[in-house]
Amino acid sequence: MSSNNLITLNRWVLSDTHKDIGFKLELANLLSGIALACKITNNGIKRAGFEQNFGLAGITNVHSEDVKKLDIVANDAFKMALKSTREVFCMVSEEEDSIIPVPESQSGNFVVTFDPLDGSSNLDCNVSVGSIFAIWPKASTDHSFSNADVLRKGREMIAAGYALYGSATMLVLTLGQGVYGFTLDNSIGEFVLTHVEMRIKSKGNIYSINEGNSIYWDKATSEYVNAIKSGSNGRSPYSSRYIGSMVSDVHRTLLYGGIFMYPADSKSPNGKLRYLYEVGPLSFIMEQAGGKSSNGSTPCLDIVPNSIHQRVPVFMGSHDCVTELESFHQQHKK
Ligand code: AHM
Ligand code: MG
Repeated sequence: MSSNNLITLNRWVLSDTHKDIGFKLELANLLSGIALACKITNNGIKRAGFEQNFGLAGITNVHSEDVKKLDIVANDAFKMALKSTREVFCMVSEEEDSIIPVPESQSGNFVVTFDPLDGSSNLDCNVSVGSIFAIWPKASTDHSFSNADVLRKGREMIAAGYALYGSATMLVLTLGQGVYGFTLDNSIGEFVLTHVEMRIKSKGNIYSINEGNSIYWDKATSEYVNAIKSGSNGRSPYSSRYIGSMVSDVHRTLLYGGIFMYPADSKSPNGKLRYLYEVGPLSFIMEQAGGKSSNGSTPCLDIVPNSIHQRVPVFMGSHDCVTELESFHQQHKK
């Protein structure tokens, strides 16, 4: 990239690219807090081998999953960086049982939901992982919050994004006006705009699903996967790619096209992935890039979760791929 085109994340948020966005200054401040948390997390991952920070922390979280040491590093980084912006009203983290309060003296006008370190089962073998976040306007009119402040449909989000800690570290973001990607330039410690108005192909030929669960799938998922593998849908057989880190699998889907799936099955009746900080924000990104995200029949952004850690089935990616998948669900409803 030429040096006369150096746009940092902060400059981009404050720029005229998005004219109708309210509270731009507050959002810029909040996003710089999120970027800081992502840089701390990135640093923690890259240094984990030197600092004996791979492996388990010896506790389990609200989902009964084993917590990794780096899950704690990332969760603490997000909480600290977000609180210190003074823009946050309350937060939800994958790693915490309940809504995280912010002291009244530090409180602001946004609700932030986040998965501080997604795909952490891939950490110890150096496979790409990520962080996911969503920003919502505060709904409550006073300082006391309740579940109603966070149990909201995805369409109420004003911004969402993810950081991908891959061969390069990226932050991919939407403020509801397209999708933009920033790459971390380690030499200056800044996220710099590298991907302008990211769009997903309307069709793709890569499918991404944990096929080890196939004996538990319902008929719609089984028949759809058979169709795209065999070419019985009239297209060349698709390739299979599955990393097991949602951020990495969705990022590849965004760039190359295709479909990412984590369906409901007889073992996990609501799928595995959680709405407020996994499915919701990545669905917002996907729709803003021209793609589609569905639970098989309903756009994921129209779902209202019942609990802060609610799981939902998800199929997201190229518009035509997701529409075709939905037709299999439709047939099995009849
Ligand atoms: P995590 O947030 O505890 O890491 O779990 C979520 C991850 C996603 O990144 C990924 O899509 C999925 O779990 C993989 O699950 P599975 O191992 O069942 O295929
Ligand atoms: Mg996760």
